[in-house]
Amino acid sequence: MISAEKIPNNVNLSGNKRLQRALEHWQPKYIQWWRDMGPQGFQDYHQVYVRTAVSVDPEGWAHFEYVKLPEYRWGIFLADPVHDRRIGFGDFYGQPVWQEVPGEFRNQLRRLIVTQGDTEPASVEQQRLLGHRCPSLYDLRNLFQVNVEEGRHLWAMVYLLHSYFGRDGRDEAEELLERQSGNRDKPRILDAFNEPIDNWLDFFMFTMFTDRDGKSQLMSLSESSLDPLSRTTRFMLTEEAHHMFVGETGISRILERTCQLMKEAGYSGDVRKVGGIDLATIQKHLNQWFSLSLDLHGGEVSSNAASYFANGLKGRAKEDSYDEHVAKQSYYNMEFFEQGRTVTKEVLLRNAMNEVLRDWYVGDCAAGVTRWNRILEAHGMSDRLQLPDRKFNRRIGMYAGFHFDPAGVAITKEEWDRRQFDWLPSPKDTEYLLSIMAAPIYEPGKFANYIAPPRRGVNQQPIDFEYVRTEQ
Ligand code: BYC
Repeated sequence: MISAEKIPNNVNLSGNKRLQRALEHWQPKYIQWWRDMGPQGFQDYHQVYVRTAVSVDPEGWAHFEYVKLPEYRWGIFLADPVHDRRIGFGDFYGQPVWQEVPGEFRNQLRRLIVTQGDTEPASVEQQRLLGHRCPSLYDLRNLFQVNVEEGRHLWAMVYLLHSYFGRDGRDEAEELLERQSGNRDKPRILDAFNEPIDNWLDFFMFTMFTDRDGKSQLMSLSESSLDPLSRTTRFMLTEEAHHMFVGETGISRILERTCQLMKEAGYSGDVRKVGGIDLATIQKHLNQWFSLSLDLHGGEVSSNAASYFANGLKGRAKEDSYDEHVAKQSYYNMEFFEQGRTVTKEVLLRNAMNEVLRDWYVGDCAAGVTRWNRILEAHGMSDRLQLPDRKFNRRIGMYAGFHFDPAGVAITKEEWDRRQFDWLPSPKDTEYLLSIMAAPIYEPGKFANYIAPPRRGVNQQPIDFEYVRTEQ
């Protein structure tokens, strides 16, 4: 079981007084950050029915209770150790995993952990105003569940920084609370985490596509030779699954409602006239968040990725499923864009590791889109949602600086400027979304007009359960 200390944990924190003191020193700064940058207007007078981890076994990590958000028990939880775990890939394949950080890989590991850590508070900051536009109490509770768990993921990375990186790690932990999403002078590290999320269509697409990058990156870090990093990220993955559930079912419910409204509007009618979200707008938001999340996998050809793999720091998702784990003499066929056309060339597999992970990611996203399309099919619609080509709207990697349409056809800058809002959300689309989300729905069991209710409630509670209680 997790200890009932000031900082709940399963890492025997009280046995390491120095570390405990350092983390207890960071804790009030974290709480201050949460109050300043966390869900605005929901800090003091709201009780939220959230899941809190009380142990890492299957029964214990899903304990439900009402809490005020700043009183959530953020803690440090590592998945159980694997007996005699061995390094699973790279130049040190087969050797015992590390319980300490090797000096020669200290900078690289710190950089990976800081980059991962930076995304967690960033997402909370991006979503901090959404509570004022929520489509229901059920959705409001889900938003806060995602937010508190992203906060816990920050704790997970800060624990590693404090435990294994000395003074540098402590400084990095402070800076994780100082950078701010969208801040011009001190932005978050990765681009997608500086984009605003001010409406619920963006939120659901973000949790579907960007949290899924979280899944692919955490899967690759859970292969790491640094055992505490592997164990930390393995436990984070259990929480990540719920975030993607929120995104996928959120969009499913919007699609369901859009189909109903289209029928009511007589199919040919504009669904916006009856307050729904049209499929074109849904597709544009899908295009936006999928392409931003492709960027999060880094450049196609990357010496950083090669070095992370060679040194055993970051593997492939499901490394076990590959036949060969050293990848020294292997090649990967990659599409390059040269002189206006795409050509396929061989790249050393180690240099293509970002692309290998992106392949896994695209496959996982495609399966989700297929599930969405079943809803359209069930309603007899001929329209389908689709993933844009991976060259579309890229700002990182070898396609950045060129222009492609969603089918992956190269176009001129002039055509892009003329047509970009056919493919990406326009200011008018955002204005429309904000207009239908202007009034939050706080009445139990009620849902905004543009979204269908969920199939079932949280933790076997009814759909009209009071998931967020307001104190009088
Ligand atoms: N934005 O070799 P390259 C999550 C930089 S999400 C801005 O191509 P590399 C979550 C790069 O830093 C998962 N800059 O890339 C989801 C480098 O800079 P320098 C987060 C970018 O290093 C939802 C240069 O471009 N976890 O958990 O192989 C809610 C060339 O780099 C970007 C991780 O990311 C970008 N998108 O790969 C909450 C895992 N991409 O050296 C949470 C840890 C690249 O020239 N991070 N650059 O200054 C990594 O493994 C790697 O840093 C990356 C980049 C995969 C992100």
